[in-house]
Amino acid sequence: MDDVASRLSDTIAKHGPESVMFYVSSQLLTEDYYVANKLMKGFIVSNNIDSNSRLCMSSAVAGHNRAFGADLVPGNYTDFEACDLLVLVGSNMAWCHPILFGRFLQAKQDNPNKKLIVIDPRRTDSCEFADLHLPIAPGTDTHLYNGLLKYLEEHGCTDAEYASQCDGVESAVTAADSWDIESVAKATQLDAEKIEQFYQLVAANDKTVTAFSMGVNQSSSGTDKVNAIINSHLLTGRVGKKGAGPFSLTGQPNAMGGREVGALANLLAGHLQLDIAEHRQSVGKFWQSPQPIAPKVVVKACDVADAILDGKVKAIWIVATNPVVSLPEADKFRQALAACDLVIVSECSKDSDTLRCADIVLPAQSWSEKSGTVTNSERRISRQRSLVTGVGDSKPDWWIFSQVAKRMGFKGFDYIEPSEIFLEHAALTSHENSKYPRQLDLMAELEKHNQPYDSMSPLQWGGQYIDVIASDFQHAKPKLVAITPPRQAGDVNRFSPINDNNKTKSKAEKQTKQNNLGLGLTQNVDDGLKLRLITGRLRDQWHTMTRTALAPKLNQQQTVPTLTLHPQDAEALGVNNNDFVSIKADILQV
Ligand SMILES: Nc1nc2c(c(=O)[nH]1)N[C@H]1C(S)=C(S)[C@@H](COP(=O)(O)OP(=O)(O)OC[C@H]3O[C@@H](n4cnc5c(=O)[nH]c(N)nc54)[C@H](O)[C@@H]3O)O[C@H]1N2
Ligand SMILES: Nc1nc2c(c(=O)[nH]1)N[C@H]1C(S)=C(S)[C@@H](COP(=O)(O)OP(=O)(O)OC[C@H]3O[C@@H](n4cnc5c(=O)[nH]c(N)nc54)[C@H](O)[C@@H]3O)O[C@H]1N2
Ligand SMILES: [Mo]
Repeated sequence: MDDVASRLSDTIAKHGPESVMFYVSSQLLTEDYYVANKLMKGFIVSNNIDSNSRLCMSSAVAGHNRAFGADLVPGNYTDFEACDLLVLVGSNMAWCHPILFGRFLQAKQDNPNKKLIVIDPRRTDSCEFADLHLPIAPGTDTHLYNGLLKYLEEHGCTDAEYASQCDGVESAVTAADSWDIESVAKATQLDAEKIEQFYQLVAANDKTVTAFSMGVNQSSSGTDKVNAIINSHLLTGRVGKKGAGPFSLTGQPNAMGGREVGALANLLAGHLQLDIAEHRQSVGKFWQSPQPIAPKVVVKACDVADAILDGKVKAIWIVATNPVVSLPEADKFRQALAACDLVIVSECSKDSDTLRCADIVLPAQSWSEKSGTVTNSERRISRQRSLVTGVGDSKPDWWIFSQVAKRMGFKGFDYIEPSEIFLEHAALTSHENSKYPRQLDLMAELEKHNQPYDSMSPLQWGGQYIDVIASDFQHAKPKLVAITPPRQAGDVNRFSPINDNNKTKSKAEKQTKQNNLGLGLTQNVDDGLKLRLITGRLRDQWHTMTRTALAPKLNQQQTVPTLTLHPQDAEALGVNNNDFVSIKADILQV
C-alpha cells in the first residue's frame, strides 16, 4: 500500500496529475467505484479515470442524456412481460440476458399473440423464438430507424399531445424524410417486405419495448443508433409506460452504478455534469477537494495506449478488467503496458493476461467475498452481501482505494464499512438537488424506503416508471435528435481508433461524427473489404474467460475460437464446416 501510494505521489509530483490513470470496471460495486472516482476527480484532481463501460454502455449514456437530459432507463423489467411486441436490436438476449429473456418467453408462451422481432446481422439463438428476423447489414440501424420514424409519422401513429411536449420532432422527422422503404432496403440489404412487416407491427402495437445492447452501442454511429430508437418511442408517446419504452440492456452487473457515481472520464458524480462549472464546484465543495475539479477530459479508455506510448501517462492502475484482451487494439495496449513506468493491477483471479503485465498486483475480493451495492438495468439498487470470507490477503476494492488515498495524504477516506460510502454517495446525489435537479436523489429514496443498509431490500430509484416529460431534468424537454445515417452502409470495424484526419466532408457528417463521440470510436468503411467481421459473446463464457474457463464443462460448448460465415461467403471462399481458417484483419484508415 505504501509503495503504491508513494510511487503514485512521486509520479504526480514529477509529471502532474494527468500522468496517472485509473482504468476501472463495472464489475466493481458502487462503493468501490465511488471511492476510485472521488480519489481521482476530487483529490488527484484529474479526470483520468475511465471504465470498461466505455466499450459497452457509453453510447447509451450519451443517447439518454441527449434525449432525456439525464442518463436513465424510463421503464422496468415487468415491461418485458407486459409488452405486446418486443424488438431486440443488436442483442442476443437468449445468451446474454437469459433470465430476463426467459421472463419474456414465459409471457409469450402464456399469450402467443405477443410478438418478437430480432434485428441482427447474424441468426442468433434469440432468433429461434422470433416471429421475424431482420438480418440487417451491420451498421445500418439508423437507416432502418429513420425509415420507421417516417413510416410512423405517415401512418398516423404520432401521439400529438405527447410529441408537442418534446423538442426536435420536426427536425427529426425532416431528417428521416428521404428514408422510404425502398431506400432503407437498399442501405440495410433487407427485403422490402420484411421491413414493411416490421414497420406495420411497430405501428400496430402501442405496447412496444425496444431492447438494445452491443449491436447498437458498440458502433461508431452508436449514439445515433440509440437516439434513432428513442425517437420512434418519443414520437409515439411510448416512453415509460406499462409495456412500452426503449430499454438499454446493460451487460456487466454494475454498469448502472458506475454511471451513478460518474466513473467515466467525461462524467461527474451523482449525475451532475462535468462540463458545467457550477456542478464541478458543487461536487468539489461536497468532497472538500483540495483544488477545483478539473473541467478537461484528457484520456479515455481507447486513448490510453497512445497516452502511455507518448509519455503522457506514466502510471496506470487497472481494476477489475482485463484490457490486454478486451480493449480495442489490445496488442498495442500490451506494448504500452510494457513501456509504462508503473502498472498496478487489482484482480480477484489468480491469473489474468493483464495481471502478467503488472509491476504491483493487489489481491482483491470478488463479489461473493465483499459487500456493497449494485444497480441493474431498471435502476434497482440491490444489496450484495458477502457469502464467504475473503481468500488470503485479499481486500475489497473500496478498502484498497481508501488505504492508498490515505497514504497519499488525502482526507475523507476514513471508511470502515461500505455503508459509510453508500450513504456519502446517496448524500451527494441529494446535494443541491433542487438547485441542479436530478431524478437520482437517493436520500429521498432512502427516506421513503426507511430500511437500514444491511437489511436493505432492493430499491428502484425514480419509481417503477419515470415520466420524462413531467420530470423536466436540467430544465429541458425530452428531445428527438435529427439523425443523418452514415453515408455508406456498414460500420463494423467497431474498434478502430478515432482518426481525426478523416476527410469528413459535409456538415451533417461532421455532426454525425460529433454526436457519436460517446464511444470514442469511429467508423471506417472500405468498399473493397471482402468480409466485415463482427463479434458476439459466447454462451458459456464470461468475457475474457479468466474465471469461467476454469470450469471444464463451460469449455465444451465452443472448444476453439470460431468464425461464423454466411453459407454463400463460405462457398465463395471455398471454406467448409470445421475447417481451420486464418484471418488477417486490417484496421482501415479512411
Ligand atoms: N454468456 C454471456 N453473457 C453475457 C456476457 C458474456 O460475456 N457472456 N457479457 C455481458 C456484457 S458485459 C454485455 S455488454 C452483454 C452483451 O449482450 P449482447 O449485446 O446481447 O451481446 P453480443 O453477443 O455482443 O451481441 C451483440 C449482437 O449484435 C449483433 N450486431 C453486430 N453489429 C450489429 C449492427 O450493426 N446492428 C445490429 N442490429 N446488430 C449488430 C451481433 O451479431 C450480436 O449478435 O452481455 C452480458 N451477458
Ligand atoms: N472484441 C470485443 N471486445 C470487447 C467486447 C466485444 O463485444 N468484442 N465487449 C466489450 C464489453 S461490452 C465489455 S463489458 C468488456 C469486458 O472486458 P473485461 O472487463 O476485460 O472482461 P472480464 O473478463 O470480465 O475481466 C474482468 C476481470 O476483473 C476481475 N474481477 C472481477 N470482479 C472483480 C472485483 O470485484 N475486483 C477486482 N479487482 N477484480 C475483479 C476478473 O477476475 C477478470 O479478470 O469487453 C469489451 N471488449
Ligand atoms: Mo459489456
